Amino acid sequence: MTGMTDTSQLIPILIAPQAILKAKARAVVAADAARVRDLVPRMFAAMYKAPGIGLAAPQVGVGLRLAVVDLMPEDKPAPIVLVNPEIVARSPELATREEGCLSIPGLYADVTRPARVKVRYFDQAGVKQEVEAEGLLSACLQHEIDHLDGVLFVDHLSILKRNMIMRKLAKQQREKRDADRDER
Ligand code: GNR
Ligand code: NI
Repeated sequence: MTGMTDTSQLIPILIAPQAILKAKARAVVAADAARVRDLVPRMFAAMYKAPGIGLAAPQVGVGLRLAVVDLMPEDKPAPIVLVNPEIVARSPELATREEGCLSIPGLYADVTRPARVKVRYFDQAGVKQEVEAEGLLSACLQHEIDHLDGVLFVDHLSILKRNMIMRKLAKQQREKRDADRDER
């Protein structure tokens, strides 16, 4: 059956530090349609499995301006596909909340961002959409759009905190690599 996506093979989520997570993703164009159609169900599968409330294409090694989000209100799926999302308005008021990132496993920190944002994007059918978000959705949308610009939530922290976290991650990765090697 052509055109169907088998999501039983989970796509791995890349862990920082990793070059593609620091790169600016490029806009999705019409020629990307097939790739996007194949990728979106895989991104949702990886995100739900993790579990997480959002996932950006660079986190699965794809440098496209594409993200998926699902806050699962009342535990019911409410999937959102964001193609070429952009923040078109930000509130002057800020809000601080604890964030995590599937590419920075096990680490959580308070991040301060505009409390409300208006985001323009295209849905998977190519229809232009606009959403005004506050609370967790606002933080999540800003977090995902940051990923498309190569920005991680730790980039919003003090240099001291960020360096501490990135050193810890590099050490974890080193230890994991050594353990994987010793297994073979
Ligand atoms: O699962 C996630 N939780 C989260 C919590 C607060 C603000 C943003 C997020 S997104 C994150 C998943 C992720 O890494 N998306 O890129
Ligand atoms: Ni993230």
